[in-house]
Amino acid sequence: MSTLIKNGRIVTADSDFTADLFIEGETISQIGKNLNVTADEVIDATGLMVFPGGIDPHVHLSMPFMGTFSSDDYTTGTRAALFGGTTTVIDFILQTQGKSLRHAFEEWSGRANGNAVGDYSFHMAVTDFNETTKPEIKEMIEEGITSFKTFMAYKGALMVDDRMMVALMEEVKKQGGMVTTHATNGDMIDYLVAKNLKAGNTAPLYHYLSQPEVTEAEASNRFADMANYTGVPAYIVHLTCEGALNHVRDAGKRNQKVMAETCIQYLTLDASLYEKNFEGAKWVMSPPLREKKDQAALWAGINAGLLQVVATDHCPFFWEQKKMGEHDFSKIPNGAPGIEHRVELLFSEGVTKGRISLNKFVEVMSTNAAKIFGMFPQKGCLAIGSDADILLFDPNEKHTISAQTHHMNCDYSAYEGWEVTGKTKTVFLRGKKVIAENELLAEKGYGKFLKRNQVNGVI
Ligand code: DUC
Ligand code: ZN
Ligand code: ZN
Ligand code: ZN
Repeated sequence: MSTLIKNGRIVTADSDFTADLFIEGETISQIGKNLNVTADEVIDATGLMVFPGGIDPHVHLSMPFMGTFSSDDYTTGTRAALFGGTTTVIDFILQTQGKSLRHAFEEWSGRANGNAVGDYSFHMAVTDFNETTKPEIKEMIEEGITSFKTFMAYKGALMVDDRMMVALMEEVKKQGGMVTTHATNGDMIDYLVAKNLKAGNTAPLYHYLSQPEVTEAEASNRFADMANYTGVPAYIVHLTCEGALNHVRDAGKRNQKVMAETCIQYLTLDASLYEKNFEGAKWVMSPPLREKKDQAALWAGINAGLLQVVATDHCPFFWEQKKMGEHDFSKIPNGAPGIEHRVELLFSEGVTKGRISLNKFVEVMSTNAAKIFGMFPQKGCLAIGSDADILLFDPNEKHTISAQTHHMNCDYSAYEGWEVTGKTKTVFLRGKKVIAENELLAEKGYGKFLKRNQVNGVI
């Protein structure tokens, strides 16, 4: 099968020009003006932008969490991602304490294999690093899982203490991988949660007030220091606030590159949503939404190159699940839906509103994640020989986000009624047209597991 995309405005992280693009089989075979080729299908992309497929390196599909499961599985989650222009996702495997990494890898693979529609990879969340699991770091890297996630919060099931963190960092450094973290001070948060509950403060607002900026800034700094000591490539997931960003910037002053991601909700939504009584549960996630001054700092951090990636931390729950915490904010499952609208919201709020350039948009929604996580140049770019993961995007078409029309398996939207400018029209994944005019053209099982390259990690 071959496809010729004619006359599109081809935008990558470092170029912007009008040309034709020719796809043969699963890859891009030619890019140039007025290509003289015979194709099975010819698409006129005049007036459209042509981007590399979106990469969301932070999602949670079918994740067992807080007594329930996140509500999108590999089929519904990757399908919704494709509708919004995200062709590749990286999900988090959670090791069960006392069990092996291999066990968790097999469990997650069992859920994903044959079910995904879009391409996917895994990060390994290490929750119990010891002499038994130590040799598994190398084994996981050989399986193509080259990034190791840690939680500095969620004491009990997920949190690693500093002793375990440093030991893990040393081994990951030795084996050539990367350590990533959910950087918040778990002990301090636990103290504030208990204090609020004791005072009878049970509403979602107190979820926010139990995770003040300092809890994230302190942990980000500690993580950066430990990474600097061990020399391991380090990446902070879902960075939300100015205080944490300042520590990332400070690390640079000693010539340490701490890479960091923010998520689309932290750029666009703020903590005033927690004042809506229990409705605020829709946005209960960790870390919580922050202030307008943090949003401004995050946009500036993207432009300064301190934040390399915009992800989602997609972790949806139905309203019925959120109600588990109706009388106790600490029992509200943490997370919100977002996988479908990251690309369009980032374009609309970022490019259309003049906060970031078009090239920066492509960098943070696709290219940098591919580079950092060992998928480049197979993914994340429009180049000869790369996978033909391509979005045809109308920069001017407006539409309104609503749970009535989204494809995520969740009965509410975090952005209900938001009007966005810019729309994903046609999506190719490995040369196959998977979305055209709001219609899905791929079957479950089309999505492939990506074995990632050993990460050097620093971009
Ligand atoms: N934060 C969330 O909001 N959900 C999933 C896990 C996390 O750290
Ligand atoms: Zn849309
Ligand atoms: Zn997290
Ligand atoms: Zn997460």
